[in-house]
Amino acid sequence: MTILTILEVPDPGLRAVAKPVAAVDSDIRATLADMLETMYDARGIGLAATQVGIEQRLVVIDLQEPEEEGGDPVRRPVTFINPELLSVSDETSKYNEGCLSIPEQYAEVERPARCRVQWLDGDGVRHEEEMDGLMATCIQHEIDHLNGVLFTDHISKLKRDILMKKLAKLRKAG
Ligand code: GNR
Ligand code: NI
Repeated sequence: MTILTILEVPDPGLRAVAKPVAAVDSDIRATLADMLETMYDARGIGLAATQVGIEQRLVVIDLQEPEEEGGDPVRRPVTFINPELLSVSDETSKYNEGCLSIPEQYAEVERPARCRVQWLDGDGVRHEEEMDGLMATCIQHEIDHLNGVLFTDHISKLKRDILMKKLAKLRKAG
């Protein structure tokens, strides 16, 4: 297993539109394992292949927040191959989103509160599930990445400009 390098804004790789996976094989499973290792190492709750420069429709999510756990973190990884939004609710919800590709910056993003998602797992088995809460927010954030979209595309230009200035300042400070 390998910890992969996470691309950060303004890397043009983050704007790539990922291609559907044609066949679920051991290469795909190895990539998903590397993505999970990379996500845990970076302390994220989700990671899209786009963020590690791989233009394939692959996502990993584990909503477990290790900091909130008393003892050993219980890992509940979910791997998504070719995830698709089948439908979304009219009702929306707001969540203070962050992104490993936009370090230490957060903004309230409004998205559909619930969504119906289909995907393949590492064995090529199709799943379909209605998601809500943080899972709905996270899968929408990750599918956005596969389409070259960042959470900052969903906020006002003023908020985006402030956020990018804060990031520039943070980087300058090291
Ligand atoms: O770690 C992450 N936290 C997060 C918080 C709110 C909404 C979405 C996310 S996903 C993010 C990791 C990431 O950048 N995934 O693409
Ligand atoms: Ni992200």
